[in-house]
Amino acid sequence: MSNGPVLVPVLGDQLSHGLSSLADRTPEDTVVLMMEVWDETQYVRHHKAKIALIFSAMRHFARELRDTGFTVDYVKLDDPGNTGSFTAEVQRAIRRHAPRGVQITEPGEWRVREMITAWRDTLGVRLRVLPDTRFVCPLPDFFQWAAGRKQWRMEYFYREMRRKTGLLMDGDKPAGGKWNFDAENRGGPDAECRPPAVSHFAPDAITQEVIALVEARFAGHFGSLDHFAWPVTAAQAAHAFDRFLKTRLPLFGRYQDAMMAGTDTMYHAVISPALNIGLIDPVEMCRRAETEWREGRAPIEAVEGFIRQVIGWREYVRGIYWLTMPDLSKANQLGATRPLPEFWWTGETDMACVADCVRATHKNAYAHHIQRLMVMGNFALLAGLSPQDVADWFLVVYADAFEWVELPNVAGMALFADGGKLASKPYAASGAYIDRMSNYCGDCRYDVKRKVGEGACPFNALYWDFLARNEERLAGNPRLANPYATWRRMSADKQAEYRDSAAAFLETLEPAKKGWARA
Ligand code: DLZ
Ligand code: SF4
Repeated sequence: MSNGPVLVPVLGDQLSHGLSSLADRTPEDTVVLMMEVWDETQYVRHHKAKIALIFSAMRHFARELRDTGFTVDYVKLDDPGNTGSFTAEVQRAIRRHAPRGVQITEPGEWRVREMITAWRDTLGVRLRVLPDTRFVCPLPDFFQWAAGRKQWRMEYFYREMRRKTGLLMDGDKPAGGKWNFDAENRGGPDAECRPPAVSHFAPDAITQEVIALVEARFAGHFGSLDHFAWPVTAAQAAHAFDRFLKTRLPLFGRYQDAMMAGTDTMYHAVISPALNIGLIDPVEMCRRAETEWREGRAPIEAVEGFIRQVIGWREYVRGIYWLTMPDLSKANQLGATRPLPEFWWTGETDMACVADCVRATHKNAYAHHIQRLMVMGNFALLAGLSPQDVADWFLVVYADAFEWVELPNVAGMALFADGGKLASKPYAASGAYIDRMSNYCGDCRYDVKRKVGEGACPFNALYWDFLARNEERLAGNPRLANPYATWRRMSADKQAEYRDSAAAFLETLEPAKKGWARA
């Protein structure tokens, strides 16, 4: 056996100094391998800013590791000999360093895990795959929690995470007397809704070099690099998060489901891109948010709502992903097959809400949660878009999207493609709901009050068409009893008007050209 160093490949979403694969390593005895590889940029053709974020953060992380004494073998995208795949790059690195073993933290995606599993037989050196300890809930614990439950409800899982972390707990009781303050978190965009700006980080020399590379090599990908301002280091992520705590957290809860045209980040933390590549620690963030409440600077409903997203929802979807893959990637319980419309990529639609979400997404590689769910996801559900097409789109366009977090949200939460394992009912809403939670409708060519015919908000007819189309599958759902009762009370003529109106609209959708999401 070689007495060479241990080779530690660190992937583009593993940029944490406390990473499990680095925790027991000493610099003298370790070579860290970081690889910019073509295959990872093409399995879907990511937004330009997402590639730039990952490459820039990887390069900054490599520099920090070197500063702490580690040897980092960093393969740049355009280095001569770069084979373009993780597997072949690890094999090349083994030839360069003759390591006595390879040690890696488990990856975030099924696809990459399959790749790494195959390394056991092909690398010719000992392989150690370590759990990713950057999550509160180890996967075996999640599987145990889910076993034997008919439905996996986030709420109960979340309470266990609260107990486990002690976040917002007074002894064994939830702080503030309740587990959930969401009833106070449903404010629409009123006169007091004037969100302060998020932190912007001007690209330094490393980021500028990466932006030039991405412009040159990924010119045909969706998205703009003109406004690139993401945090690319742990220090910048900490700075951005501090600013959120000070300026936006107090009203985060109240406006978390509100949307305003041209106001791309509202009161959101906008920390998910940094969080999901490892630049900031989720529990540490939650502790800081809790302190804001304990010291009287932010109300409980804002802080509880924030913590629920991080140690509740985020941990829960990760567990669901690993529990239900690979089936989840093919799930289509509602039999939705319509291809994605071209305007999902171009933003060229008269629907003001959709156009604004696509515009913001193109500009920032970001849209906030309710734009994703209530506008894009809801449209996809109502129009019966193919879950696989929609999942590809979400994975391409958002800087924070890795499959473990994106797929359960799209297939489970937004599209009900898993048949209701994750959500208790489909998240279907007509134009009235979008109107209540946004200021989009005032400037829209469509009339949100009109139900059918030319000029009527498409969401209205699509909503009833969705329920009618899926009556057999969904009518038994107790949470849909009211809408189905309303539908059945309508005259046959009225029902036909809705269905014809929806059909006429769906007829106008031009399918997306091939090649936006996958080559
Ligand atoms: C998303 C992505 C991209 C675009 N490029 C790279 C890369 O060149 N090198 C790398 O190590 N990671 C990249 N990533 C992130 C990986 O795809 C990520 O590790 C997997 O999605 C597993 O979560
Ligand atoms: Fe969207 Fe309908 Fe409102 Fe237009 S009228 S912004 S399509 S919800």
